[in-house]
Amino acid sequence: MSSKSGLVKTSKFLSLILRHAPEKIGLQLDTNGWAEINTLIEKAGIAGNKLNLAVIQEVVRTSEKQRFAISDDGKRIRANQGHSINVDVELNPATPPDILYHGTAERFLPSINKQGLIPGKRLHVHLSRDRETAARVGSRHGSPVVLEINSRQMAEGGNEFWMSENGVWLVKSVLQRYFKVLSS
Ligand code: HQG
Repeated sequence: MSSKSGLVKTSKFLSLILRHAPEKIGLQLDTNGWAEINTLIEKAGIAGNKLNLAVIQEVVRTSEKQRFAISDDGKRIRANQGHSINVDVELNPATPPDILYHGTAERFLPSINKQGLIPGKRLHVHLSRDRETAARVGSRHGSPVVLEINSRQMAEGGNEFWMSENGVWLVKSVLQRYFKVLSS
């Protein structure tokens, strides 16, 4: 068993490599975002990040957000969502609940009110099922505010929704007319 802080560190490293920058260790993901676990371990080791199969499996198993998936044959790993690099993780289109939430930082509001919600560096805008989760996501960026998203109207208006393997709702963008800022 690895220590909690060791697991968090490995999880952050895997997020960086599998969502954003595989080239940092000279790794290639396939079009669906998968990496060979053996190659990942080998290249991470050369780059000075010691990994082994047991630690990787423990991170995948214990991630409370289920950030990663291991393929059925046990040989490959990928991040379930959150990518900035263009991979197709075969997201499932799904009908959203009537209301979803997005947590952000107060200082982004002027820009969000002007442009709507945009994915920034990632492939999608991330939406949460409940207000508490959204507030937590927002607090990563500063003083948090939560937007209530009228997801039913968005879906009726032809916007596609996907649900990632780990239950995060994803959209391409959110126009101003579909959200309101909740008072805290
Ligand atoms: C904001 C974590 C200015 C947006 C979480 C957000 C999540 C705008 C920031 C996942 C904007 C992007 C994603 C606009 C959006 N003007 N700012 N027009 N539109 N923004 O980190 O949603 O722990 O890329 O509100 O739990 O914070 O990594 O996205 O504040 O599910 O697994 O631009 O990351 O999951 O920030 O977080 P991010 P996010 P993990």
